Amino acid sequence: MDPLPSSEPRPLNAPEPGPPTSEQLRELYSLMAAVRHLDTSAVVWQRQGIIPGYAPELGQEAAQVGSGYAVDISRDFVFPTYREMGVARAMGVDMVAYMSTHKATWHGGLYDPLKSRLAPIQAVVAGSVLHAVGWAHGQTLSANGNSDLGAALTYFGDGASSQGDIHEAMNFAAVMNAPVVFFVQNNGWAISVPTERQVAGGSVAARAAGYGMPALRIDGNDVVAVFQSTRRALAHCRSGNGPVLIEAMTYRRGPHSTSDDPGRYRSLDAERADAGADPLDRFRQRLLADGIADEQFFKNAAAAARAEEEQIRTGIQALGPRPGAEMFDLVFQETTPALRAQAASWREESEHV
Ligand SMILES: Cc1ncc(C[n+]2csc(CCOP(=O)(O)OP(=O)(O)O)c2C)c(N)n1
Ligand SMILES: [Mg+2]
Repeated sequence: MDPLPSSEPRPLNAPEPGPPTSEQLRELYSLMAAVRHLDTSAVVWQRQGIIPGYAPELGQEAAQVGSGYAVDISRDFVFPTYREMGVARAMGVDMVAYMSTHKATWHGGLYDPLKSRLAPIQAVVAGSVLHAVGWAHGQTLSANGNSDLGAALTYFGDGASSQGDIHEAMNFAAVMNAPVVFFVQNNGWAISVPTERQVAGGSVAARAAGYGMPALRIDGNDVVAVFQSTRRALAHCRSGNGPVLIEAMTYRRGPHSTSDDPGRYRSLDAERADAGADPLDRFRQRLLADGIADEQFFKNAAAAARAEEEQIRTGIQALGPRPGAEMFDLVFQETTPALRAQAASWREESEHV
């Protein structure tokens, strides 16, 4: 009998990248500061009635900024969930256009996915992962045997990891050797359900071995570790080595969304104990200790973050509603009789025509 295949994870076929430059470290901090300020402000906007809802990412700034910053927007493509504001910001996406989804101006955001290399914001849990694998497989088909591919980077949560879609996506990607990085932010919670009641075996990364794919389980609150691992995983994919799974261990410090009350399923004491060190404070201490940034730098970063938030808030407030009938236009390339009928009754009820 042939020996059974190994259940050990496969190694990554890409060298450890060189350390980030001081300039890159400062930029990573500035991005995290901008994201922290915009994120906490967006909750305030919701309370003020400027936007109807928002999914905060407090505590996940390192996981998001570090991974988004590793993307090469000239050839990669990113597939977000509803909680990837920090990824979008690190990729340089227009933030008024990004935030428009939270004003319900346009489902999925008003930015151009092709230009920004960020697919529309996806509220269907695990949905973006299937799209990413399809795009990545397209890269393989159009590369015609060349091994200089664009890579897909797809985000999902610990909760999403228990959806069948994720397993189909991983299996297909591994069988087809698709250039895709599966980036799971294990933030400890899927709304009110903790990871231990959602992820059998306690580790999403461990599952990669079953699909014959390498995996990295990393400290998702260490922005440098996230940046380096994502760069390395993307390099592995771009050279035709197939998919990689990264499990970034982090913590959702805030509510699931602005309509959630975490007090109903976790105590403040448990929240404080489980959250660990704040990723932004941690990075600040490190930059200070290494002499890469000084107090003046942090003051400037905070001022820039405030100015940026003000400009984005002004832009969001100025956004008018889009014509409601538009929602039927982009469902399929060619409309269907059922959709035409729905559009007609919608117009009758809403616009009285
Ligand atoms: C297919 C589907 N099922 C259920 C939901 C409702 N829902 C929205 S977010 C969520 C939890 C997701 O948790 P996780 O994947 O850990 O991501 P996180 O919100 O923690 O970032 C659920 C069940 C949904 N949006 N889509
Ligand atoms: Mg989660």
